[in-house]
Amino acid sequence: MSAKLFSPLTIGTLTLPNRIVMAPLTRNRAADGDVPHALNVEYYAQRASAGLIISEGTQISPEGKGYIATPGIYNQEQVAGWRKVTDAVHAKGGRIFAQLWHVGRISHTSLQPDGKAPVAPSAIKANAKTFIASGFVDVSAPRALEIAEIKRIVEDYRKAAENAKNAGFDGVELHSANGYLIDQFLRDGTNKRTDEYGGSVENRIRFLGEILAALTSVFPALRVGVRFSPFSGFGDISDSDPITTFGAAIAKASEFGLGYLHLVEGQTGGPRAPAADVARLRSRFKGVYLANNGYDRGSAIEAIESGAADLVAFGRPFIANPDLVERLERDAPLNEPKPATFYGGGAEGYTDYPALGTKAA
Ligand code: 8OZ
Repeated sequence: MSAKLFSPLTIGTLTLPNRIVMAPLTRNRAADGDVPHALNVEYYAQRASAGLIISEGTQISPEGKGYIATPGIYNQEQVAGWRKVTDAVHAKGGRIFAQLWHVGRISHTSLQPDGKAPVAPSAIKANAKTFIASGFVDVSAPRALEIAEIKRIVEDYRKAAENAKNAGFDGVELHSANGYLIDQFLRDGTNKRTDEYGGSVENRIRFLGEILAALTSVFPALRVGVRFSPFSGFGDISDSDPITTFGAAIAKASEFGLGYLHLVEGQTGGPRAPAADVARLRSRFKGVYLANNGYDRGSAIEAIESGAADLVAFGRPFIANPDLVERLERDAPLNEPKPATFYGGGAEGYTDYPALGTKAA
């Protein structure tokens, strides 16, 4: 009998033919102007057999950018580029959500409009690196946002969701993980504000709630997902009580009736958190649960069979295997990902991983 991993799951009006999700993956291959182009169209179309594709993080504004050559979704040229991606995925029978991203303090002045400082809830520099035209560098010191700017960013998210809809995306995922802007607001290590956006847990989740209200004014709530990484220190992030903070953030997401909760279940790309902690946080969300972090065929099948997850996201295996679903279903060998070509470059290590029954380019 075929494992439940390969069976459909329906979220409202959207039916995923299987429970294998392509994780959001930064690949730094947008064209000038941070516009998706033909190479990106081919890459996503090759992976259309995923139950759901979540796009790489796509910045909602020029200020939301933190790395070289990441795509945007704030102008019409970018929307036109993404439209070609979504059309190609749909033509091959797939579904794709746009991951909406603002990096906050994880940026560099050379990537920011007019070479200005990146923005953050508080003016605390991260001990973290980014990559720019000249290679790996320390991130720049940020400045603290004013309240009017916070409202403007919520509006930037709303416009980005409108753009995602016009670009033909089936929904959006809010990137609230990995030490980027929303995560910086949620956690008390990076949020030292003394206004209504800082201090208590209720105040620290306010920005998240305002953004979710904006996104669900554009898409039906079931077409909006949210991603958190409660157990991760990625991006030099910390919180004195993550279970309480993220319990409240996840309960807030649940109030909106979102389509799914997506959790990085440990260190980003690293060790997993205790299963009991993951289960405790998951229980705060009434809806579809998408699990992520180091799953393989066996652990994914087991997680779906046991009910520990409804969907499982794969990252690196999807980089190297355009036909990952078919390979997992047939228990066929997988291509090995090549880390040297993860970030930046052209077709090599991007669209040239062979599918079963074809030869390497
Ligand atoms: C790796 C390199 C650059 C960005 C994340 C968007 O961690 C990222 C990212 C990952 O969520």
